Amino acid sequence: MSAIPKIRGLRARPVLVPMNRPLHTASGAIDKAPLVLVDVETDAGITGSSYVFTYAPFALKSVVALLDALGELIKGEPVDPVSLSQMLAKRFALMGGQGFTMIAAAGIDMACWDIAAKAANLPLVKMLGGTARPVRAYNSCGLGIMGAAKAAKEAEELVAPGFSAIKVRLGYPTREEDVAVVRAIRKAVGEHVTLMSDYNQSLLVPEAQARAAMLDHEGLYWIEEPVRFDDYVGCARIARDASTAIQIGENCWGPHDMEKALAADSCDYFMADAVKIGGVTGWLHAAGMAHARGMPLSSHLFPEVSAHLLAISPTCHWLEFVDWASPLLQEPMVVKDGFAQIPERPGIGMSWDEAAVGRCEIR
Ligand code: SMN
Ligand code: MG
Repeated sequence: MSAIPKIRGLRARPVLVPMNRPLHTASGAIDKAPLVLVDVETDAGITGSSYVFTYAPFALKSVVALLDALGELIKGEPVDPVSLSQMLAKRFALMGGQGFTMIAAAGIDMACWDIAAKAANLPLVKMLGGTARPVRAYNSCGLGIMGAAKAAKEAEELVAPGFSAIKVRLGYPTREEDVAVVRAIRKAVGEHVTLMSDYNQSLLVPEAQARAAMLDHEGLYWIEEPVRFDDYVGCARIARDASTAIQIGENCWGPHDMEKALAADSCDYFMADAVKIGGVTGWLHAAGMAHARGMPLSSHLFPEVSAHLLAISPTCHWLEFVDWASPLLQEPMVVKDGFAQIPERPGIGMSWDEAAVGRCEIR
């Protein structure tokens, strides 16, 4: 048996990647994707790569500084992602393991799983015991708050490459505007396209109940994050009354938050963010929890690693496709006929296009 590689160093680079379709949500706008690229180097000559998303450019340097410090902490350790994840969680116990600490730890976790899979010469999904099967994806690029006319046009563009599902951001000043946008999109793309919606936590419970009641007649596939992500009890009230499915979870930090959401019966569908749930290690726990409850599990952002993870999740539902990291990748994720294709390359399958990274790097 070959020796387990040991960590030699960590490189964290902040980048701002121009987005093909800027995203204006009810809780803030993003026109460049603030990402931190993580590369973990080993004594076996294998480098593991991942990226995390910091939501706002002002957070980039803090996350990089934290990753640099954690890189020193894990230097010399064997690449055992589960053990490393437990070690870091212990180190965060007094400080709090949510927010930047979780984001940084998840970046390390995903890069270490990438190393483990590369060392085994297997794509991550096979390393985890699964098959590189296509994963159903919806096109989540753009379709922000932009008014009915622009949304209808953008929706048409989003289904054109073969997607059968798209997601519209809602939370316009009035209920009538929300309904008008949904109707305009439906008219543009037809009855056969699956249409998800997302409020990005922008409502209070009574308003969310009123909007859900109106939208119940509009054929939406789900209503996402109608209220504060951690108002699980309020969300449960909305889910109980609405006939449209309620989707939450992208802001749950680790399986512990997920457990609270599930225990409160807060939603019909659950969506895990590969970073906030705790990287690959956190996802494995989340997949088991969703399985035990019969809860459909979707992904949030990070389509490259999420495709591997959804493919081994017993209650696999939908992959959220965004192309934000694509400009930085030598081989960007491929979606064919609405299905994400898992590459046969070892690991997660991401190699940086260094010239592109150089153009986007923040100094
Ligand atoms: C979302 C959240 C955060 C950043 C971008 C997009 C949105 C989604 O909630 O689910 O896509
Ligand atoms: Mg969302």
